[in-house]
Amino acid sequence: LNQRGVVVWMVGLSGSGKSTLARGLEKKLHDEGVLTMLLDGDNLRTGVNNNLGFSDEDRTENIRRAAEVSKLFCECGVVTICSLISPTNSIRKMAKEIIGEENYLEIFVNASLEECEKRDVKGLYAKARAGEIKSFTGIDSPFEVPSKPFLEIITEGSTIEESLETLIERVYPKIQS
Ligand code: GGZ
Repeated sequence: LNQRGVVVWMVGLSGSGKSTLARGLEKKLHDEGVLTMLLDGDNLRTGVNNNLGFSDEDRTENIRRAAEVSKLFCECGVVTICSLISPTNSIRKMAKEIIGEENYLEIFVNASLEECEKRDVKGLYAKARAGEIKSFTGIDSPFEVPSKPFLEIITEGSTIEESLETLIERVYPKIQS
């Protein structure tokens, strides 16, 4: 395997663009012959984390398991891309400690709450505002801005392709074995 394992940990609000960028990054890496694993709410919360909801405690457990799984993939050289809100500093600190600082690349996918709410791709913000979903991140559950991410990508006002260029440029050197 001609690559080094790292964990690309994408942080951001629902609708900020994490999953789109994660899938785009995965595609670009595949094109270069890099082996990857994409972990996100869709494949974690329906499987290994299917007993977890969105309380602070459950989010912490969600992230803990995701970080432990990422660590295993990372150890066998897979470039692991995690796309999870990871809302608090303490949650991200835990992920970093589990994975190991040298392998943890935190990417803050930044779009304002206003913008995410405007996009509202899945209609979840509207439901949260209507009180139909409780403890929704950014509405009635906290999102703390990452203080020192490896990279911040502002997805408002730039194209997906531009954001992807920036992402790949920073990540690629880190996976050179
Ligand atoms: C936040 C929620 C909630 C609540 C359901 N709060 O945009 P999505 O739909 O596809 O991504 C969101 C996903 C967030 O799960 P994570 O595992 O990434 O969260 S965390 O890191 O905080 O554990 C959203 C959906 O689940 N969703 N209810 N209350 N997002």
